[in-house]
Amino acid sequence: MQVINGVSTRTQHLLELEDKYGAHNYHPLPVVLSKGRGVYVWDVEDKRYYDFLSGYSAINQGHCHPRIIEVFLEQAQRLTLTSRAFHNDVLGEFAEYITRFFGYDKVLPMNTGVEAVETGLKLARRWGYEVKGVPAGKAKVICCADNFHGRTINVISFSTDTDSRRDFGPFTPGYEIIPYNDIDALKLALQDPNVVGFLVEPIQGEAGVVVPHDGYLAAAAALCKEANVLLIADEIQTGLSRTGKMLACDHENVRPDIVLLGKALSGGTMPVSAVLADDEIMMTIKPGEHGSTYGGNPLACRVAMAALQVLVDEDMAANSAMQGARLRAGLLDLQHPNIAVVRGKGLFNAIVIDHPNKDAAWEICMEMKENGLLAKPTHGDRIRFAPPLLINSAQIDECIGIIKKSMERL
Ligand code: IF1
Repeated sequence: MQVINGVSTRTQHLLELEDKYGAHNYHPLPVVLSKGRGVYVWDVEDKRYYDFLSGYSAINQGHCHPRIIEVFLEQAQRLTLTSRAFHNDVLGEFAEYITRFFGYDKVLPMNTGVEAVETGLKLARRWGYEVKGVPAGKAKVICCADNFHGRTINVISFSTDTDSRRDFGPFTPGYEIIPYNDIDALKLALQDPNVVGFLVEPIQGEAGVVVPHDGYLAAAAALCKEANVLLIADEIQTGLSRTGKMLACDHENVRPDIVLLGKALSGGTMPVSAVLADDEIMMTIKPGEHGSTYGGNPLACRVAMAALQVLVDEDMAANSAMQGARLRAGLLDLQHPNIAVVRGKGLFNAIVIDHPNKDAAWEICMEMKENGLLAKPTHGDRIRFAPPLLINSAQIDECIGIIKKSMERL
């Protein structure tokens, strides 16, 4: 295979195709992947990498987990979609499985994470009008600065990130932004009787894995209960064993009123998301008032049950907690002058780079790519480290070595 400037002609060709015919809505690392298994991915030149992004935590179970793929292939040859115009023989089984798994009365199945967020917001508003008694059209939802909940126009209406919002207005009303990890600000905002929900990430992912102080979620839950406001936990990225517990809220024994799931709910095979809530909330949506073409399709339901069962059978939460602690300890031991912060919970981690060169984080990621580890900066100076949850100690130690070696190039 011909190699020009260190890039094979095949890689170059594929990069050019994407550039010429694909929208430029991302700026990916210049690597073209063609295979994945467990913690590893391979590029078109058959070079192997550790995947330290895990599809933004959609691949907690590891790439192409055999049990999930087996179920996928079996159902894909049997029945993939009926629409909700008719019943199918999997949705009921899935609904029972997932509601028992998480301890809620009902599930509303959707596809992408942002659709679960939109569904949670619609449920909170509908509950607010019909149960809490908020005057028509006056419902308010409290959100946090530096949030990331998806990219629909309604959801970016409460984003504080310029890149997510610029020139996409006009935006949806009914949202109030408060600082993250600030209980006093929440207490103040909850004084408004028209507030129906508080939407929060248990740990802010896109912001660079920002972990709130211990007790924040529990205090927020207590304040919401007192104010008769629904706690809506966006566990799309923090859930499903990523932070060392099945849900990040479990670290504080918090039971949100509405739980939003996505990403790893399918083990990285296809978009599957879900909203969990009890009847008082979930039954406010009547037949024909919400849905989606693929929501609750039999393929997604089978895959989701397998993806959840794998997390339990392989106790990936425990491994996430253990290996995450090992990773953070190893990163701290580097005592590298340009690593300003090491933070995270379980295998949901990030480092903050402190260096005069504003492209330092990107250059470190490019160096790690050369050394066999894939990660990507967020917000310029933060690098997220979130490998699949089946990674073992020897692999963690090898990756710390790669990060150390790559940082030395700074
Ligand atoms: C992109 C970020 C991560 C999410 C939380 C809902 C959603 C996401 C907490 C929406 C999605 C993805 C979206 C993807 C990159 C990635 C991301 F950088 F954008 F912010 F993970 F941090 N709630 N996050 O993290 O789920 O509709 O995408 O299925 O848009 O670039 P989705």
